[in-house]
Amino acid sequence: MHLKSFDMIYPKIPLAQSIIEIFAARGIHQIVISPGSRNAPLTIGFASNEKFECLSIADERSAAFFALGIAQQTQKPVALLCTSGSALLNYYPAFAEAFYSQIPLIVVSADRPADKIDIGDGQTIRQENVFANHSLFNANLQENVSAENDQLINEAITKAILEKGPVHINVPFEEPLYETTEELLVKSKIIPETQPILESENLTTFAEKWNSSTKKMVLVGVNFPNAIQQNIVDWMAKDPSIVVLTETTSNLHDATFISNIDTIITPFTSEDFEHFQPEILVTFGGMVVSKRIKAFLRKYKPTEHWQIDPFRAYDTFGALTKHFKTESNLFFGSFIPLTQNVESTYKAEIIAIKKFRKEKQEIYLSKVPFSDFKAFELIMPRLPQNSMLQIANSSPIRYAQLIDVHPSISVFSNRGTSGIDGSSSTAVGAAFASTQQTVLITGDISFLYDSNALWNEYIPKNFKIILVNNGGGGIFRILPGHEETLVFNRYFETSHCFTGEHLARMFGFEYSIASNETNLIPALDSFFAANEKPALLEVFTPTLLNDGILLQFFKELK
Ligand SMILES: Cc1ncc(C[n+]2csc(CCOP(=O)(O)OP(=O)(O)O)c2C)c(N)n1
Repeated sequence: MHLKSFDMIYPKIPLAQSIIEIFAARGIHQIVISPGSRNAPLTIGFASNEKFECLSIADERSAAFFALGIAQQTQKPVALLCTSGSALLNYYPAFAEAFYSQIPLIVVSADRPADKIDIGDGQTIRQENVFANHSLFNANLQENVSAENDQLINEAITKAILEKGPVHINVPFEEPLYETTEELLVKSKIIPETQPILESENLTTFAEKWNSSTKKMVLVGVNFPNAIQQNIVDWMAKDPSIVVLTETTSNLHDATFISNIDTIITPFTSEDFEHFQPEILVTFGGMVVSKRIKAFLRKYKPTEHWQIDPFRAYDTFGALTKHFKTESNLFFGSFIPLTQNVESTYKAEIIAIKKFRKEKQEIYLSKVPFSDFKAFELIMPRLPQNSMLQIANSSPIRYAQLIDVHPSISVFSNRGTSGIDGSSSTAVGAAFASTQQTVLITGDISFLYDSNALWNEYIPKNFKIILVNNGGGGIFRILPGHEETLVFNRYFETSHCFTGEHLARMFGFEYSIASNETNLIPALDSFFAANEKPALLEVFTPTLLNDGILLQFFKELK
């Protein structure tokens, strides 16, 4: 919200003017600003210029995840602006997430001039290259306007846009910081990005291997909704020799695809693994959640592993044989015409297992008491169609994988670094940027950790949080190594008796609770029916039962 109409005023410092001019010309329009004095030249400049939408968030950690949520939805860079000192370091969790999730972010930090660093000035740290390990580009600007500075600013923006990731621009400003002028004092150099020409490969030998293989597996990680063309989905669905495994965050749907990877493979014997070992594995999209599929493919390696991604190819399974450096649609567009359907029972066998496991799952869930798993079984089918689901890390993302999600619902999770430190802020940013209704499902530790996500004025009225409160980090009960000791309770589970009630009320959320099947169903109905105010539904589940119910599930799937 801008509190006054725009007078065209510029900061008096020419370097600040250059940044503003270049950002405006390069289409960087959304700036998330955290308060401070050293960044005043840019804050005043951005906020007084109608080309920018400026958003104010005080907590830099939350601000960065909020910006990440916007960029996750728009797929365009969002800029962050903060003052000098530790403010900048609080961007790091989201910066690393952006790096691994390939989301464009442009961090702009105000700094003192180089001769004021490490001489005892306040709020001063070594800011240059501070994100070097996870940054696509570091522009360490000099205090005076120069062609080199313009070049660096442009290059940072180009990297963020073309390589989809975070960049850092560090800007030294000397006092006075608040002076303004109506005069534009600089003529900045604008260097627009040029799309690189993607290499085209000769795919014939790959197609020959493909056409002579009866066991081909396609594994899809995080993927933007509708990113993959329907003809490619249909092609994968039709070929009996292709098994498609999808993560919930892949946003890719077909009745023949396996969306509940762990349910299918956890009960596998070594004979089953050998039998289903793929000859060719094709991967695209971002991170894969399932640890079990990684363990499976690391032990039973495919002969060929082809990764399709314009930038990166992780050798996740120690079997990578080819990196196709291109977009998935372009790759398949050239590849599909060279392929033919291959007779095989591979897909049919997996689909038969899927059907068998689904029946077992229904029987199992009909008899277990209320728990995390049961709560997810009730929540997932009641999510509004065409909504956006943001899922926090830890067990929520894993439970969500066990239950089908309606194909009209787009699903996102911060799987780049799997942190619990910014899921709520990301969800708020995504909700702000999207026209879809957003629902966040989170655990209690993740929610309490990132409660500052609610401390801003950008939360849409129809934003919903479902807080599954199992009294601590329930995931640690599921992981091997759990023993019911004080050490476990205090240092792993971090068990607690807090609820979300006061936070919800403080931040103006409707608050309701549920604690069993009988009250959760009507609670969900009224939760989704009212949209005048953001709402938080807290679902209490039995701490001591949840892990047993999940672990027994995998045993009863056989
Ligand atoms: C920033 C960060 N710190 C620590 C962790 C390790 N960690 C993973 S899950 C988890 C507990 C999360 O608990 P909660 O959000 O309540 O979800 P639950 O496991 O109960 O479903 C922790 C601390 C992490 N992933 N990220």
